[in-house]
Amino acid sequence: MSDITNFDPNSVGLKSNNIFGLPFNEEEAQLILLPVPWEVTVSYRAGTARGPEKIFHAAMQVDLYDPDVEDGWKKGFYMLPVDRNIRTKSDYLRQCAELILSNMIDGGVIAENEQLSQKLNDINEGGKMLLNWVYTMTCNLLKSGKKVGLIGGDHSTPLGFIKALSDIHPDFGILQIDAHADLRIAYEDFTYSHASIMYNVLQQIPQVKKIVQVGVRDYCSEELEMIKQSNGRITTFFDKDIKAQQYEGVTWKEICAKIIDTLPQKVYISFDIDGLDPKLCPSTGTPVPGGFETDQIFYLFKLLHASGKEIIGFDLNEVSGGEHTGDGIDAIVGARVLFKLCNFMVA
Ligand SMILES: [Mn+2]
Repeated sequence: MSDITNFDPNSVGLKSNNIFGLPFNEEEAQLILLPVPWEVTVSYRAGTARGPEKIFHAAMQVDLYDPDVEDGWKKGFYMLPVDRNIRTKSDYLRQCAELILSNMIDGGVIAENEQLSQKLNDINEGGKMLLNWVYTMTCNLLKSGKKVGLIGGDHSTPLGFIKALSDIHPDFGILQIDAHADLRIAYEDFTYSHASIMYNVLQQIPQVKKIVQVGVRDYCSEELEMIKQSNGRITTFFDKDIKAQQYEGVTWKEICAKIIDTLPQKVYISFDIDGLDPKLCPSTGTPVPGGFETDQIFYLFKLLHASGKEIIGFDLNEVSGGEHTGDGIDAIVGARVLFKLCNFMVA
């Protein structure tokens, strides 16, 4: 472990230090954060490929004292540098995706257009490349005994990480905080779409025995059918049902207990920032009215931790600085959510 005797946690975050102003290097840190600057299939508003850098910057302002997990940071958190090749590839393929989408919206048929068919093929190949890259990176980190968190990018980014975890955990569940169900089959013809992440998990990762979705409020009938036909593999706590129960006097504590009860012993957290109230993530790709305060989700995490269930990994995705908002509220909220996730992961 790093010598932190000269590090003052009450002072300003030093620019020369890593995330949250912490003085650890990769070797010393117990928890490594992998940034994945990828947003090829974002369907509405771009920007989340820059999320990791925006979060990193905003994280300098996060105070290290967390009453829930007092000395969590002493275990060491370290964010790897952003891979510029991945980001460049994302930027290029995203332009291809935009051409395809605008053609689709105009009523075009991609299969009849040779050039666009080729671009669609490139996008799906790119998705495969990213999946393998994330898988390899996270496998190596896990093998070296690190705990791992992933920072997106869009919600397609954690698939390779969840695969890597499935190599060592034969039975685990996913707690998905999200406004969307993300159960679409190759949404807009993109196999590795952000809107298809949980469908791809169900198809490709049998070790995921359970997906528990919380806050879903924007979904299609096909996804609803998939939830119903899942034989209990997916349980969705819809935003409207949570709110209705609260209006009728059921407490958030009781609802949290039910959510936690539905999860197996080992839990992976997939946190799409759009699960929160959009006032907290106004620049995210697909904001939807409704959702949660950060406190509510932190309380859920606290009860999850207290239940004795083990958090085996997490991702935080769809945080966007917004092209014109700089370190706007999105990154500030994202940094605080990330700090909580890190702390509960090492608690
Ligand atoms: Mn999502």
